[in-house]
Amino acid sequence: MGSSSGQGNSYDFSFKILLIGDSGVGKSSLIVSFISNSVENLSPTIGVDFKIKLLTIGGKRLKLTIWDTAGQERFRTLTSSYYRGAQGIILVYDVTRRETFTNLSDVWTKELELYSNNQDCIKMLVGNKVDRDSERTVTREEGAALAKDHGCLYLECSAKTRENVEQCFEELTLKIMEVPSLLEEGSALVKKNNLKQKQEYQAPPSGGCCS
Ligand SMILES: Nc1nc2c(ncn2[C@@H]2O[C@H](COP(=O)(O)OP(=O)(O)O)[C@@H](O)[C@H]2O)c(=O)[nH]1
Ligand SMILES: [Mg+2]
Repeated sequence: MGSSSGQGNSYDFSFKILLIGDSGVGKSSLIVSFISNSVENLSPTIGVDFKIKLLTIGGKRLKLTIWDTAGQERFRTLTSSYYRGAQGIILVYDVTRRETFTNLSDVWTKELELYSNNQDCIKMLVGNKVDRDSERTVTREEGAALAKDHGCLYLECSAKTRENVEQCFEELTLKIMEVPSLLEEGSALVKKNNLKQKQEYQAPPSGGCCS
């Protein structure tokens, strides 16, 4: 784990992405679902520290380092080092458990403001477990409204069926690639690509993200 086995240098950009949200909302499952392209063995997870995924988006070879909690979120003791240097942050709630949604406003966005040192980082709100639609307690409209309030992208998904799982990570990554300051703060390898990137840069991102 954590090795890009032989392909270590063959990427254009490297991004740190992390997931936050209450225990049990499916953060670890989303990572597993995204990394392994499989939906088997979905069980309560112990933290995986981080996983690495190499992929190509928009013609760019990317290395995503996706950080997972080791279950510390139960004790609300994620530290600044978990947040440090992240270009993308996924805020996850469970559409069947309303308190996981309200805790994003009450707890997680506050912690994010406190610890994230990256003003330009891109945030994405994700409502997980849409496969359990009959048990839903948070509507899509409520999710969209919260996302708007906090300047986040928004998607509903299911780690179980993999519905929208790739889209979550891809939309987030595409948005990160639109922000020049986030590219500069990545790996040293990024430097040589900056010039090229600036020429391709067109529209500024809509609205501040971590304010
Ligand atoms: N039905 C359903 N269950 C899920 C989904 N994602 C995760 N789970 C289950 O929810 C529980 C908690 O998931 P986990 O990934 O450990 O949550 P974490 O504490 O946020 O990392 C596990 O039993 C998962 O199997 C989903 O999309 N749909
Ligand atoms: Mg977990």
